[in-house]
Amino acid sequence: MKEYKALTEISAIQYCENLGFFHTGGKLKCVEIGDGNLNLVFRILDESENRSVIVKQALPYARIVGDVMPLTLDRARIEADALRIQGKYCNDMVPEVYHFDKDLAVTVMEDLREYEVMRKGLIQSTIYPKFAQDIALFLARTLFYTSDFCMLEDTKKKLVAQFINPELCKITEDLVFTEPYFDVPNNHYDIEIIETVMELRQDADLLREVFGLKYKFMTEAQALVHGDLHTGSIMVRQDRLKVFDPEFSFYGPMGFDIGAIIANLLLSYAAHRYEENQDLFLEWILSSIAKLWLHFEVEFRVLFQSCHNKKFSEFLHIENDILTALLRDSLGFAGCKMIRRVIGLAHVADLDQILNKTIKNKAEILSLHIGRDLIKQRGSIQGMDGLVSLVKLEQ
Ligand code: SR1
Ligand code: MG
Repeated sequence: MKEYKALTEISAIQYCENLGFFHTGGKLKCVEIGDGNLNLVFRILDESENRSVIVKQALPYARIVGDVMPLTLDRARIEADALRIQGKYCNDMVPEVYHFDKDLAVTVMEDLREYEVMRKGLIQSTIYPKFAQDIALFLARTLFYTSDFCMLEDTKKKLVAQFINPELCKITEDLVFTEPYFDVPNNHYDIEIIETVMELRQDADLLREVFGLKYKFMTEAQALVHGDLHTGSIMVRQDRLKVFDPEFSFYGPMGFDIGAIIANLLLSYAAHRYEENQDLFLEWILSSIAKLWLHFEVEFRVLFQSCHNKKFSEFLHIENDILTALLRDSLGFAGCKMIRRVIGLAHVADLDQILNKTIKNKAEILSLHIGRDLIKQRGSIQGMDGLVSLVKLEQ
């Protein structure tokens, strides 16, 4: 067993050389490019051959706050295992894992140099025409194939055990479902929006619904979810995407991943809503949410009908009930995820980088209002058309 040590740009190069990833004698360059909240991410490039890999290492604490927040290294194992499973069902939609090292919590994986982080593209109002269709396929396949709708009972339960991820789930339980609704030191937000924050905290009906969603998150082991599927966990090009960073993976409610995508698209919508000349982009965001669900539903029904594990599909039209409940859950989780990104510890750049304070605060308040309404009205929202109308009506 090797002793854990955080890599540096120099030792990351040596690490790859020892593994024989590059031809000896090649001149290797290494840059630490991690911009997430938790890990180190190195890009190692052999310029002469124009070949590169990513070396990702979990730190024994959360990078965003430092060693006051210790964090399990086991998340690196969870991530590597999840990438392999997702790759099995969605070949080419996740980075390929070349090597995993449990002792150092290091994964060496495919570099996606020709892709960009989706959140950065959205901040520039970039439209991705294929996004909705592609992410719907990723969601339908990864969620369906790892669920009881498809897996044999014992296989699925073994996977539930393999993906027990208590520390990272606890982060979500605290940061998404609890802290935003209480006055705790982790939270931060502009004083200008305090009135809206207080309104949410005093809304007993809202708190009851959020608790119900938290309980679902904690208890419903429906499928192997990515667990943190925001637009910073997706790399995109105009014609395709790759989903990465599934260290929060665990067996949870399917709607948690779908809701994460909806939330992050709507946060981008809110961030651009008060900017000039954004009509086309705003329409694209809303139509993408509608399309996502449409494609998801079609693919999910096909998988459900063709599934070899017939114990559920024997019941006529049970998929209608499943999809209705799933849409409701997805909207509720989306709402929670919007609210946490405005009030809680970890914000999103879409809102944080808005320079005009008045516009920033209007966009934040809009996000809070949409989030609240998704949570409270999710049972009566009529499909994605209903969601689009609700969003457009918000001022
Ligand atoms: C302490 S970690 C903060 C956030 O970063 C991750 O991306 C998750 O969203 C988590 O909640
Ligand atoms: Mg992440």
